[in-house]
Amino acid sequence: MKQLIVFISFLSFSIQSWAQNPIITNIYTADPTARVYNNKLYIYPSHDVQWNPEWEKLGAKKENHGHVMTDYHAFSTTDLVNYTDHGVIVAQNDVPWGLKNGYGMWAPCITYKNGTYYYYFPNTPADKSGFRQTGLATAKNPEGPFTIEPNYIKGLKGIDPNPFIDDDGQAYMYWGGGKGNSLKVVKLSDAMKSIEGETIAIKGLPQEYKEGPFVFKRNETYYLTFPLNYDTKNSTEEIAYAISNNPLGPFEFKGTIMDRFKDQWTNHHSIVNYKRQWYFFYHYNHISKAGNLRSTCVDSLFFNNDGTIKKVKPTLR
Ligand code: FUB
Repeated sequence: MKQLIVFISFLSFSIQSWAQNPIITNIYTADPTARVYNNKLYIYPSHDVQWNPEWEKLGAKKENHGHVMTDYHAFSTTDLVNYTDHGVIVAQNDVPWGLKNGYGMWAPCITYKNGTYYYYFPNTPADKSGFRQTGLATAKNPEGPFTIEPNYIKGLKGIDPNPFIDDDGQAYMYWGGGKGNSLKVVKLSDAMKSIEGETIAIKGLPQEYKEGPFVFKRNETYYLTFPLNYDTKNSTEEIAYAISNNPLGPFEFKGTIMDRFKDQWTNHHSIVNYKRQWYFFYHYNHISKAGNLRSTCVDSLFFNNDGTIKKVKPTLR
């Protein structure tokens, strides 16, 4: 009887979590990094906002890309049904090295090591040293408060940082996107605030690699997952993956996890195991129908016996 109740409550938990996409509706969120800290599931997404022409009077210059962000929020849940918004954790105009009113923060990512949460984010630098540089904010709790480091991390020019810490404690940073800006990986120093050693351009991926890498490890296999863009005209992205037995590669391409949407510009995801179930977090433009105002979604993810990933069909309700 007890087993039956556990099974029924597991079923209702799963059905509820599938039936509510998008899961965050109070603000537009995209590029969700999901992590499990202190038995809670946290989500660290981008925060999409509409460009405000009034900002131009303050010296802001609209970039030709459509993704505008003034700050980042953090969210948490224990049931994948009810989500708490912990408010702003990093604001663009508080970034010491950032272009004031630049609003060029893109997909952030977080990791935890030895009592500290390390939150990495791309932003437009005031010194015009690149399209984006990668900054760091640290905290003692997953919802903050976060302290922003005074300078960006040298050697991490580009977008979409994804830190990954291996079982031996060595941290790696994967990042990069856009034309001519391929996916790269480098070791992070023990203090997590600088890079160490050689930067490696990851080879063997389809040339349609676009952006948004996310790495996780399962049964001694490193899964490198990423968006591909096969259709530059309509600019839609699918999520694919490659595997390796070494975090630095080489990686073997394995195929698609989520097909591209017909009417959605980007996709950017993360994969996490919570309460013994794997989940795939991504974004879609349900509410806005616009490519730059996206909403976070989640669906369950399953593996085949040989370790390959079953395709995830998006639940778009
Ligand atoms: O959110 C802005 C950009 O769109 C991200 O950096 C990319 O991954 C894409 O989702």
